[in-house]
Amino acid sequence: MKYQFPQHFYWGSAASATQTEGAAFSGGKGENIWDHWFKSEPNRFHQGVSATDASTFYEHFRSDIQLMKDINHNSFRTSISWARLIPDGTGDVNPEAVDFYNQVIDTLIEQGIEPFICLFHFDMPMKMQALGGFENRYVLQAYADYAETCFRLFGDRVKHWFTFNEPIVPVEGGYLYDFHYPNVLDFRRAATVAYHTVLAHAMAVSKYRELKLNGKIGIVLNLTPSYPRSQHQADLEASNICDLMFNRSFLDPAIRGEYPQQLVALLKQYGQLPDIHDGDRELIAQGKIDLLGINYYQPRRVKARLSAVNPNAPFVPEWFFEPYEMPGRKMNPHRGWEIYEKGIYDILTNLREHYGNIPCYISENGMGVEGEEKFLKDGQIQDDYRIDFIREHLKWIHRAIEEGSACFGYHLWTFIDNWSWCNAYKNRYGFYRLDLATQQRSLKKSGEWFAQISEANGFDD
Ligand code: BGP
Repeated sequence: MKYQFPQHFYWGSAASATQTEGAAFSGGKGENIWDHWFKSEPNRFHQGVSATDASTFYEHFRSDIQLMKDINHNSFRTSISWARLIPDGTGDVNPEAVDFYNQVIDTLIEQGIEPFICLFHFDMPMKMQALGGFENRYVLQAYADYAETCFRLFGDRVKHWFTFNEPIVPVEGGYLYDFHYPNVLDFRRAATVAYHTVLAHAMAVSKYRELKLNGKIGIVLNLTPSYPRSQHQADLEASNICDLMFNRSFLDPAIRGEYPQQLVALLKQYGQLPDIHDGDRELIAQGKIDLLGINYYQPRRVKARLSAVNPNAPFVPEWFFEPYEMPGRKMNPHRGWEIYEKGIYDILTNLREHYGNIPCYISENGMGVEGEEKFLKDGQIQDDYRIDFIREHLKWIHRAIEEGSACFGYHLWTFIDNWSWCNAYKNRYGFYRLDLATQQRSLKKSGEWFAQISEANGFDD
């Protein structure tokens, strides 16, 4: 069968500033939470590797962009590092950073690669975190000012903007599950950060509208369908609560301009609702997006809890569900994640049926492989498993598009194997292999394959 994609479909990959730039303490960059946390707890990072050892995009962006061109990328997403552009979070703009991002954007455009730019990919400036990060409304204004600075500096050339990448992850990691700084466990504070992130997003969107730039603005969400174990009422309820907490908490405000009533009622019932100020509702309504980025790696499967909750333990989402391991599920054994390709179709169909068929694209999808060096043969990573992974997801995307989904692109996570927060270089995702010792990049088999399908705008299978 032939899988031909619509004209002008965006093919490419995604990365982020802190994960690729390196130069964490040079070029005038301020400290962010990752630099700070590494100093105090290096043991939290796989093999003690920090963002300083990210893949040197700051230095090698020109040749890296050439490598993108070589595999026929027509688009690429990265982020701007807030702490590089405005080292203190507010105030003076760092001219070296302006110069750097200008050069990155211009080089991409020269190579025919559309820059998709995200403003925040997990990397809060430390000066802002010291004030409470997104718990503090002052920091929301600082973020909105930073966003405005970016729009004014780069908005003449950047036509695809994203306010946040996976905004729920810093909430989960930093305030519930202990995998991001500041390692707090407090649901109400988590809910406050989530709520304030939505407000910050809306402030940036309305600023963008005011400037009347010729482009579009959206958000990147990690949408993970919550499949219930069975059709039993209790399992359905568990999956509904997961959907409200992990998907709709950002999806509804971003697309509908308001929160789901059920989520508000649930948080209220448990005394976890953040402080709501006059004018917030109107502000949230102004945050409606033009386009949505969807990150999808694995499904969430859940069942009703079997045991009672310890009422003295901290309130967490798991009060309402337990993870469910479906017998016979297909696994990526190299990452321990389930592979469920149809999930991507379910997300796109849900958006078409319930969210006005918002223009969207797959902003991240990919297969992490620990110990990928074992697939090195004759100097090349033979990652047939990644080709299968991408191809099977693309087939479901194709089907969703045929049924009317407004999906306009596909980006793999990631371009060159990159540093990934606490996992550092544990799981490899790139089209290009990175030799950590020499920083040399070499094309994997999947990169060769992707170059062909990008050029042909589809494939036969
Ligand atoms: C996504 C993030 C990325 C990236 C990826 C891989 O959720 O947006 O920043 O790091 O996950 O994660 P890991 O290396 O933990 O497998």
